[in-house]
Amino acid sequence: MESGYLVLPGLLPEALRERLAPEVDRWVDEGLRARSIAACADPLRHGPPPLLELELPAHGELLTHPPLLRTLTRLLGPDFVFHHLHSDRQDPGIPGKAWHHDCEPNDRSDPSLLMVHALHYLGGLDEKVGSLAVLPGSHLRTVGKSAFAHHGTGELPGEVVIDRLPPGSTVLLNSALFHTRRPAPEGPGRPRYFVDASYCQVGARWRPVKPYWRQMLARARELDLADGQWPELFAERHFTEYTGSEHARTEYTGTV
Ligand SMILES: O=C(O)CCC(=O)C(=O)O
Repeated sequence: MESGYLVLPGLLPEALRERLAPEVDRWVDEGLRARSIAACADPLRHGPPPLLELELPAHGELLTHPPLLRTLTRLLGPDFVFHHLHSDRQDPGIPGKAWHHDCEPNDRSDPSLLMVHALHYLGGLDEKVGSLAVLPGSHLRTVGKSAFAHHGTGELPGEVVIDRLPPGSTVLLNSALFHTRRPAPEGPGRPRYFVDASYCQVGARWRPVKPYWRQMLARARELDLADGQWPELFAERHFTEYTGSEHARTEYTGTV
């Protein structure tokens, strides 16, 4: 993944996709997504949501989908830890998301330790939903997440546009890779089912992005999502304490 990204068309089998979509609908329509955002944006006023994404059975399976974890093993080695999971159904006409990267710091400030985001497009990508553009090689710069935000969602020299993928496709990004979501071209559009999950190489302690991160990992262990096979995947020792909600402010505003 020298270019910083890897496209895995149709990684998710139809049976899994078909169970994921109604869970995403529930997550959005029952206000659970809004509650999880509130819990991150203002943890003193809002406790964790009554249900976590990974407690939805198909989302739990997606997190540890064996072909995904095998590919991650090739990229990260066998020892990596789950960082966080988001689930969303974006309305047609949703604005784009400006150029950014999503790499979180670790306490050794070691840029050689990798974090990877798996962007799952349950309905695929086509002209009816927004596209993803990536800037190959940009993960090699050590600059802030928003260093290219002044370009908005505009075209950058050397970019690669990913705008046609079959349902159930996944794009793996080195989390330090700059990318942008482009709005769908004019037209009727359709909802964009988007789930992203991230994973970090072990070897330092990573900054958590949700105040209830311990509870999230504990539930994943209780549910045995790792199926007894991935001892580090939900281990707390790979994280520093939660210190604030910079992530919530940026991640959920649609501007990052
Ligand atoms: O919506 C997309 O395709 C990408 C979203 C994104 O950039 C992100 O969640 O960080």
